[in-house]
Amino acid sequence: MGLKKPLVVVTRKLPEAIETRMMELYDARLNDDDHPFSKEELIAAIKDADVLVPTVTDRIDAGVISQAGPNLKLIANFGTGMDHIDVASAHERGITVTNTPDVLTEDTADMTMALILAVPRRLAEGERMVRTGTWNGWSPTHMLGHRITGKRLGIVGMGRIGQAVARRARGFGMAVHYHNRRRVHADIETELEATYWESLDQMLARMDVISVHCPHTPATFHLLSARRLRLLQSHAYVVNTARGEVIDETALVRMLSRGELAGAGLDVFEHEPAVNPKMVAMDNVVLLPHMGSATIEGRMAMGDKVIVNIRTFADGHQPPDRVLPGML
Ligand code: 8YV
Repeated sequence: MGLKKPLVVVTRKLPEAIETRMMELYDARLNDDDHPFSKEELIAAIKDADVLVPTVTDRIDAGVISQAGPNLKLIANFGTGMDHIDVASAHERGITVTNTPDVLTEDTADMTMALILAVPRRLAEGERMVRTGTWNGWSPTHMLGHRITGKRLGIVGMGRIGQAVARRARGFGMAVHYHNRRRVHADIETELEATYWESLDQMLARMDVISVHCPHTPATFHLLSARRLRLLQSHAYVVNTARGEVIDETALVRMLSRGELAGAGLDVFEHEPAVNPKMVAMDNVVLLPHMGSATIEGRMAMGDKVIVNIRTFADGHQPPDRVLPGML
């Protein structure tokens, strides 16, 4: 990228220490008030930038990429999921794309486990009761939820995060089942005592809790379709910390309102940040604002990864977290 400092446009506010390092290393254009970029701002940014550092709130589709200026050589995503970036279009224009895998695995798995516990044990509902002053004291039949020990957890997508959830779930005495495009290595299955289901449909019909951990791609859009959701037993819970688009949210809401499912724990939504108002009124649904990976440690590590990817690329080497079309 030549001798002058590369112009790096960062679309959202990052932790201060990361921004400070970016300003030292690059000609960094930061987003001080942290507003999500409009499409026009995004296009203006990629016309000038050598490097773009976007996040999940930027939709970098083929149309946006077609407006890239001649200097844009790297899109260093601050995040792991790549469904908001048309990697194939970037590749065609000779733009390298990177992401930040691994460093948010444990935090996202923790949040998933929190939801797997929170929904059956009615945690948010109980908390609301205490806060609103509607708790009248203990009684033997008050706020009874369901035990998760001994229950069957069906993991949809056994990648890094799915495996980290499986490890935690074993610690809570759950039986781990999974469906994945490919069966994972036998050693991992043995370590996690995980049962593989080649048929997603068959797995869904037998689980107590389903947790989604696959990326959102054209192949996984509405993977949990209305038909598949109907395969779930009425006592089952659905947890999603991956991407809202993997579940047909309208069908999910319909089933929840009819009592055809026991509850749901959602950190992501199909039309984020919009949340279906029907769910807001449901006590058996725990709703979180896409905070699965939101820890200070995780964000710092993501920033470090972005910087390493930019530096390696600027030094003329293959960045460690390069994403190729069709990889995710
Ligand atoms: C991030 C995520 O917070 O990395 C991802 O794919 O979904 C989140 O955990 C966000 O995407 C950062 O851009």
